[in-house]
Amino acid sequence: MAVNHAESPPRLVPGRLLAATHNKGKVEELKALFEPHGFNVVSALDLGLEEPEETEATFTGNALLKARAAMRACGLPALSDDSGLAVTALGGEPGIYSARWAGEPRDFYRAMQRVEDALKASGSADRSAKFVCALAVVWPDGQEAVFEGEVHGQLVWPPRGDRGFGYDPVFVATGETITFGEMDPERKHAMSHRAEAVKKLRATLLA
Ligand code: ITT
Repeated sequence: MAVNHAESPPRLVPGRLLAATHNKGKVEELKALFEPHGFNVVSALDLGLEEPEETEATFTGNALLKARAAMRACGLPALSDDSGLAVTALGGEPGIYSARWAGEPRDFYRAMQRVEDALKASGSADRSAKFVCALAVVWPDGQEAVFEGEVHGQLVWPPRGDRGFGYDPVFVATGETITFGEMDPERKHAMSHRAEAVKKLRATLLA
């Protein structure tokens, strides 16, 4: 679903684009998804911007919060990504808390183990899950747009593969046999939640 908060959001003009994220895995994926379209992606991580606290209750809310903070800090159009893993048998958890389940410092093996433990404790045989991504763009004049994407699949245990990031080693997309952690990044970029959100963004803001 694409959620456009602007009546008709401005076009995103190829050039410098601020990626409002401190997650290296996301920065790499956003570069791979946007640079072929003429964007030079600079991240909040590269610029040493402060990381805002994610206080909203939805992916869309947190994506807007991050993009607004980065746009205010730099005065450039900012693109943010709020994403996570929603596990059916866990009522959608960890969801917006996906990064926080990795603790401090972030350890995604710990996060994947925590999901696996919670699944076992739930007693459910349902291992279905989805990755969700909300991409927000905020312009210096205050216009905003948000696009959402999802990819559905199953969780496996133990984790497999060392590509990608976060929960990729335990997620097998529907119709696939290998995890996102084992998959060639280009293939992941053709089917991921982030790719779906980028596709919607491109259709609206780059068309
Ligand atoms: P920013 O807020 O700075 O962007 P973050 O890592 O804190 O970085 P989120 O709050 O959106 O980002 O948390 C999303 C977490 O969900 C992320 O840390 C990953 O662990 C997980 N996640 C999101 N997309 C993923 C993907 O494509 N593959 C694996 N895990 C993913």
